[in-house]
Amino acid sequence: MNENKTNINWYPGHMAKTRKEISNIISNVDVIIEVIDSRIPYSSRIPDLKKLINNKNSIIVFNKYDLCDKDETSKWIQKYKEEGSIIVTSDTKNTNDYKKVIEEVKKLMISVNEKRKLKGLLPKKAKSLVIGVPNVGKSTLINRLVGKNILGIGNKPGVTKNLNTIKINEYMDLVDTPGILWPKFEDRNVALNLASMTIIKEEILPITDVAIHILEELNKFYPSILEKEFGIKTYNNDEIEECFIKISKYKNIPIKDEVDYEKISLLIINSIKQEKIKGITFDRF
Ligand SMILES: Nc1nc2c(ncn2[C@@H]2O[C@H](COP(=O)(O)OP(=O)(O)OP(=O)(O)O)[C@@H](O)[C@H]2O)c(=O)[nH]1
Ligand SMILES: [Mg+2]
Repeated sequence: MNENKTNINWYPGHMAKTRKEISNIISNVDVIIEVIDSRIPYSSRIPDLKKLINNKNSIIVFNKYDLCDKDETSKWIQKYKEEGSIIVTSDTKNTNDYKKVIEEVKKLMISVNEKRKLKGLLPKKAKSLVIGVPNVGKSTLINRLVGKNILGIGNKPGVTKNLNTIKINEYMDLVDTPGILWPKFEDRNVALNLASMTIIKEEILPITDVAIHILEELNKFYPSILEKEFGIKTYNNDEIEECFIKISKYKNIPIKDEVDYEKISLLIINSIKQEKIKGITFDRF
C-alpha cells in the first residue's frame, strides 16, 4: 500500500494560462471574488493572491459552508477579518446566499463611488471577477449570480477553461468565466487536504495516502464521524492496516488474500465527495 508517488508539483497548463490572463485583465477589474472551500479555509486559498490581484478590492466567499464544521471555520473567518478581509459564507448550491455576495460588491462600490464623486468622477459599475482553485464552486456561484446556467459544472477539477463577460445588474458586471488557479502544492499536508476535498485530482496523489489522511483527520478531530461512518473507534497511527480490515468488515467488502486497499480508499474518499460526511474542517492553526 506504499506506492511512492508524491508528484504534487503538477498543474494543468490551462491554469498557468489563466494566471497570465488574470494578471493581464486585472487593471480592468474592480472587485475580486475569491471562492474557497469552507472545510479547508487555508489549503484552498490561492497562493500569492495579493501579488496577483495587486491591492484590488476583494471578497472571500467561504463556499460549501453547509459542509464545514462551523465552530472551527469561524476561527478562520475571524482571523481573515482581523487581517482586513471581507467575508461571505455561502451554501451556493442549496440557498440564496449568493445574494450576500451581490450586497458586499454593492457596499464596496458605494465607497469607491463616494471617492470618485469627491474627485468629480461619475459613478462606476463594478467589474467583478470570480477566482479560485478547482472545484470550490466558482461556476455554481456565477450561475446563481447570472440567474441561469452558463457554465459546465461538475464535481471534478478543471471543468472551466476560457474567459468571457456578462452583465449582472445595473451596478455589477461579471467576467462570466472564473479564473481557475492552482492551489498550494508544496506542503504535503495541504496537498492531502486538497485531495480530500477533490480539489486536486485523485491521480495526483496515491488514493491510499488520501484515504489515510482522511481517516487520520477524522481520528484526531471527529471520532464520532469515524465511528458512525466506518465503524472504527479512535486508533493509534500504527494500527492503520487494522483500520482498513475493520472498514472492510463494517462495509461488507470481502477480504480475499488481503484487504482491497484501493476499494476501501475510494469508499473513504467518496464519503466526503458524495457529502455523506459533513461538518468537517481540516485546516487548523
Ligand atoms: N454542498 C455544496 N456543494 C456545492 C456548493 N457550491 C458548489 N457545490 C458543488 O461543488 C461541485 C463543484 O462546483 P463547480 O461550480 O463546478 O466548481 P468550480 O469551482 O467551478 O470547479 P472548476 O470549474 O472545475 O474549477 C459541484 O458538484 C457543485 O454542485 C455549496 O455551497 N455547497
Ligand atoms: Mg467551473
